[in-house]
Amino acid sequence: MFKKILIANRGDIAIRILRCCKEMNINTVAVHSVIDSNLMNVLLADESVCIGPNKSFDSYLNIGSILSAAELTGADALHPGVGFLSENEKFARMVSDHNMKFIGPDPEHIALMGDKITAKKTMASFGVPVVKGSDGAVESPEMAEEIAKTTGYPVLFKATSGGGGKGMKVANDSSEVSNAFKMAKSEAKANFGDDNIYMERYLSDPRHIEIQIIADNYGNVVHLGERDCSIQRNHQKLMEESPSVALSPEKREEIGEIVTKAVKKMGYVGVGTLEFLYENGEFFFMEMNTRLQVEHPVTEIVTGIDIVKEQIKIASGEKLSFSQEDVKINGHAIEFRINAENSETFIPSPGKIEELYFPGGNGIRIDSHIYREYVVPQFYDSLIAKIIIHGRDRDECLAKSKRALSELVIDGISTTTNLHLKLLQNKDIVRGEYNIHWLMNNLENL
Ligand code: MV4
Repeated sequence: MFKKILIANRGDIAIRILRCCKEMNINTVAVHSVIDSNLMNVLLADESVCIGPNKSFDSYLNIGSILSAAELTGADALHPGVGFLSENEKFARMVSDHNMKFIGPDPEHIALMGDKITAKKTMASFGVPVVKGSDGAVESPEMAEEIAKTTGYPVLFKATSGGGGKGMKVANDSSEVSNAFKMAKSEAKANFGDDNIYMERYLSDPRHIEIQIIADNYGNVVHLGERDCSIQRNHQKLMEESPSVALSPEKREEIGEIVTKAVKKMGYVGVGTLEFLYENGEFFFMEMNTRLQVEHPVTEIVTGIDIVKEQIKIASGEKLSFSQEDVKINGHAIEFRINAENSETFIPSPGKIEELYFPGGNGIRIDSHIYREYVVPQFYDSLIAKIIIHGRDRDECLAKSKRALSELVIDGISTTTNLHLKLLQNKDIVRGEYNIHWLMNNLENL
């Protein structure tokens, strides 16, 4: 097992990883920007190194500085956390070149899934269902109309180098193709410096359902069920739950088997998530995240498996200690993301936390780095806490959620707590009747 892990991240996820290291008797190194010297994960770590100025580009994305900190402290492994450098192929390679274990998949697999078209082709070749579309880039509106004859309308144009939904354009029939094609191409150029676009049949009201997988170096691949992450605003997830109300145990088993087979064929090692759109009982692969995810706690809660602990064990060469038959879904979990943002405008709300009270009691998990008088800086992601609730079933989980969120006090800054309290009053949310467009369509009248 590793002796010392450098955690190349900040905030709640850095604490999540640090707590795991402490339980495993592994020493920890925190790295931080200038303004983050009072961050809770820095205060809790065995050692810490300042890696640069406040802008992420100069610190948390500063590869040279992070590698120097690792060498200086003698870390034998590095955990990239989520975001920042966690899906950077070059960084993963450099970490290995510096004789440290990168706690994540091989750089080749990061690269393979980083390219959207390649990822889709690879998964399709391994038997994962994908949405019908172009076989690579679309060159002209005429070509697009030809392809639409096989996919049917509506169709969606996406940037090859894209992500986060930027520059996506829908054409509802052939008369809209030429315009949508041109708009998508120019937006792709403007946003990503690459005007290549591809095309897919447009799914009008799917859910976003993702499957968590975990794979060791010995060909063992296990899935940990799904998370329903359909409640999003501008591609920012706000609430995630497991299991999804939309899946039967049979459907879960079916997609789980497809996914584990594909991941095994791919030779992927580590934790990962396959994102799907789910509509009318059908799954369509979108992309694979080759890292730990923000919302991993809901899966930990319902499976009882510590995903980070398993991830570290796998990276150090240990075998998975459980098999698919051992994985049982127990009750229901929901994660509420508490962001330092205005709950109506979503404008960031950095500043000093004047008063803080976290809820507690049976079934309440809080992953957070904030404390009273901590100043939320303006430079980074606005996530300041994740409140994860466990109930024996969804109804109990919702009741506990209402109770817990109404106890939560964060004064001095604005947070998304009020939005969550409103969601919990909504009959569609209570019934689980929502899709990827629900939040955007209902924000006005919540
Ligand atoms: C789609 C789609 C409908 N049909 N693809 C948006 C981000 C990118 N990762 C994939 N996205 C979508 N792709 C087809 N063929 C609808 C979306 C989409 C979406 C997906 C997941 C969660 C929220 C979303 C919000 C708007 C659009």
